[in-house]
Amino acid sequence: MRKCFTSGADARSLVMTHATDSSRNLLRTCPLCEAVCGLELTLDSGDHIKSIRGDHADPFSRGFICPKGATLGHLDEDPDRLTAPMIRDRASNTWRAVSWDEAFGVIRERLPQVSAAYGNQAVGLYLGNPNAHTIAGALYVPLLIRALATRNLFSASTADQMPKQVSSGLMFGDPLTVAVPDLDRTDYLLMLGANPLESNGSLCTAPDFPGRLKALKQRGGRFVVVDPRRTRTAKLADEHLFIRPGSDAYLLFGIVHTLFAENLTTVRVGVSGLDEVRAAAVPFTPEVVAGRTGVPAETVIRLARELAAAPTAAVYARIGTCTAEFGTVAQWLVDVINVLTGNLDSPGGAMFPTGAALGIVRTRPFRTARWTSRVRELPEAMGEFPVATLADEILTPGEGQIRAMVTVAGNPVLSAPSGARLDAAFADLEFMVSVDRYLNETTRHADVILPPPRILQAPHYDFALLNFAVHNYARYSRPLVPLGAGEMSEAEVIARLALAVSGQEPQEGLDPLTVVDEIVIAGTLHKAGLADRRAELLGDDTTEQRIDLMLRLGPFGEWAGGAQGMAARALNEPPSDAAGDGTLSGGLNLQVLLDNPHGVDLGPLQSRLPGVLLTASRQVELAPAQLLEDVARLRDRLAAEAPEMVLVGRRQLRSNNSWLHNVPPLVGGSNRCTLHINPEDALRLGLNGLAVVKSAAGTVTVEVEPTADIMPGVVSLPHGWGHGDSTQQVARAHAGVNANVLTDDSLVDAPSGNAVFNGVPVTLSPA
Ligand SMILES: Nc1nc2c(c(=O)[nH]1)N[C@H]1C(S)=C(S)[C@@H](COP(=O)(O)OP(=O)(O)OC[C@H]3O[C@@H](n4cnc5c(=O)[nH]c(N)nc54)[C@H](O)[C@@H]3O)O[C@H]1N2
Ligand SMILES: Nc1nc2c(c(=O)[nH]1)N[C@H]1C(S)=C(S)[C@@H](COP(=O)(O)OP(=O)(O)OC[C@H]3O[C@@H](n4cnc5c(=O)[nH]c(N)nc54)[C@H](O)[C@@H]3O)O[C@H]1N2
Ligand code: SF4
Ligand SMILES: [Mo]
Repeated sequence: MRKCFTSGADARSLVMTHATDSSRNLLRTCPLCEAVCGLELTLDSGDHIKSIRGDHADPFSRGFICPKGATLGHLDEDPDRLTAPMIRDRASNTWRAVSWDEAFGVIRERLPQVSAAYGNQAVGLYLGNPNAHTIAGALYVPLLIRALATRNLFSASTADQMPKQVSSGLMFGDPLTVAVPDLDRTDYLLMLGANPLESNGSLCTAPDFPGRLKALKQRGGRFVVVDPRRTRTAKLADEHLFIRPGSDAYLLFGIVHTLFAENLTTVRVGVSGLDEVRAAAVPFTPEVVAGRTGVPAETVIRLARELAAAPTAAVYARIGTCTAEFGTVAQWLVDVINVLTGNLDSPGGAMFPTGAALGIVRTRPFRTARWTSRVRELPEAMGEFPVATLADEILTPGEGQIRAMVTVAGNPVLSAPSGARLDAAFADLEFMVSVDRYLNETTRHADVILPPPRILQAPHYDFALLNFAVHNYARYSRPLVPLGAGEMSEAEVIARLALAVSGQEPQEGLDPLTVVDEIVIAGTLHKAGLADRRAELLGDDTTEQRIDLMLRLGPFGEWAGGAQGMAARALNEPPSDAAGDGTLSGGLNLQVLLDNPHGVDLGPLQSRLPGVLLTASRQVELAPAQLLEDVARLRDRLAAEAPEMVLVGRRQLRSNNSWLHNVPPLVGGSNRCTLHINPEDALRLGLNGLAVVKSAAGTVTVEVEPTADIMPGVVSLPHGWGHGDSTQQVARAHAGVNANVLTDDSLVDAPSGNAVFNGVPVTLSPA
């Protein structure tokens, strides 16, 4: 275990090492993906990035870096990045750069007109993926949500992981209580629908995921991958199984069936609903599921036996299984198996990480469908509607129709299903505001674009991702480059936007950011019974003081448990490093992170049941009624005929959804938008060169790339391409096609409303 506390040297001297006259070395966390790698950057005297290396002193990432992190400098100073607010003249469809005052003035005038004319529901909000990677997204976007007071809230979550959150919410009571594989200690890993050698991992924050998988094998563990493609991850594994897209729920049920049938269950945590799960699994015999999945019955049985016999084991399933028609059922079955094999909440199994910052404090068990969407009556989940119904809500007339949109860090024209339909829907709006770095396929429809500053000008703390880390850890990075005259932090942009959408001007002489921070700080201190401790908060500004407060009140914090918890502890002894082994058992605050700019190791994952449960029964609920209902649908679907060819996605190492294609070193080579197809299928269908791909939703023409690494009957197209209408010059030169022209927004996973990207029926013909 690493020592967590250093001698308390001045933070700035640690952050800025080997300073020379002309250049300096600085540290920060990479904000691009969920792996949260520590970076060491060399900046020249003009604040330009000269080079980037992995930070070897980071106790979590230990020097790991990928090609995206290494080229962060290109992205940070992309010549096509917006550096001033932009306003579009609708008549001529031309853009001009304006002052912040003018931009907010237009929003203040026009957006409240829409809500005054049609009501609050007429304004929709879409939040994109980078919000999960920024302090602005974590701390200030909630303010915008409140200011808009609309139920028409959408995000990339329903094109991503909502099934995991709904299944976790129903089983554990809190949708953010998500179990991750204890990667560094497990003896057996069954991985479905994830390709961390390209994605670097998701809902499982693990820098150097590839190295951690190799370590698993080196310590004698076994690692099995289930994927319709033989991915780089599959090639590293001990075993790879092809599976028919969209059928993971069947495979997992076959395993559950076998565990019961062969008396292999060892339940070690308090559960309810065991008999219901046993009954639900009866029809899904290994033979029945084999017909659906293409995984032989004897393999299903062997997987169940191996999972049961391994000293420790974890099942982990990601995007390939979430963005499917039975995504929530599949995610639920993952944790059912983790429970049945005695591995939930147990070292080496699937465990609940402990994020260092105070999270949202929920008091009531999770529910969905507290309200439903206007047009298709789809249930809300976590206060959001499915992005798969956003176009319906914009295009369908009637009371509550969306007439104006705000988007923050999202590009749904390329990332949401039926992208072409959404493109047309945005063109139909009366007013739109986007907070984004680029004028791209989505933001081109905006009337006003508000750009964040350079990446290096933002502070960084991973409020979201550290709750899914495979090792407890915390790291804070201060802005490395100060804001210049006329530049605005994204936090301030959002705080001002929240005022503008309500038609308000900032109060004379008051900074809107400070005003909201003071309100949040006062409210949080009051709730914790610590209202008199305001003066103790550390930090250069109120944003840092909020971070300090959340660290102090978090599970490792010096104020953990608020006034009550502190009083109880005071009876014993102060919490810091009590065991004397360097593990931080308390005392965390901002100063500790400033003193340790490479990050602090907060120890391996700990067992957290039943404490983290928020279910009514205070047990793990193995058989939520809503999911059993969907099992009936799953059973009925057994009789359906399988389409001849289906489409799945794929991620590419040097890419990140839709917005990294403007970085010259990242495009080209293996990072191109091509259709992977099995050579047998290509031959049978007479495909080489360009192919026309048709689905119920649309048609694209794309270059085929035959490869034996994809199973027959399946084709794969990466998403995020199709850069027609963007000012990103490099991306436009490598345009590709939009895979989401083919995906169909009329299909969703019923319990979560999540979009279905995998298993889309398609027909192919030569172009
Ligand atoms: N077919 C198919 N579609 C998919 C997927 C799939 O596997 N297959 N995956 C889905 C998944 S998992 C996700 S998460 C979604 C992503 O969906 P989105 O979040 O809608 O798409 P991104 O491409 O991540 O768009 C990010 C946008 O944020 C901007 N941006 C980048 N950094 C910042 C910042 O710091 N501040 C602000 N304000 N803006 C910033 C970028 O310019 C870009 O416009 O796509 C989904 N779509
Ligand atoms: N380089 C890179 N890294 C990224 C991103 C990126 O765009 N590029 N995006 C980031 C985001 S937003 C996310 S959410 C994560 C996602 O991270 P991952 O979940 O690891 O996503 P993918 O790499 O798309 O892997 C999904 C795999 O599922 C397989 N698959 C498709 N359909 C099925 C199916 O029905 N069943 C099974 N078992 N497998 C199936 C696909 O072939 C693919 O290999 O990655 C993040 N990291
Ligand atoms: S793996 Fe992710 S966090 Fe690490 S350097 Fe690459 S993009 Fe950044
Ligand atoms: Mo995602």
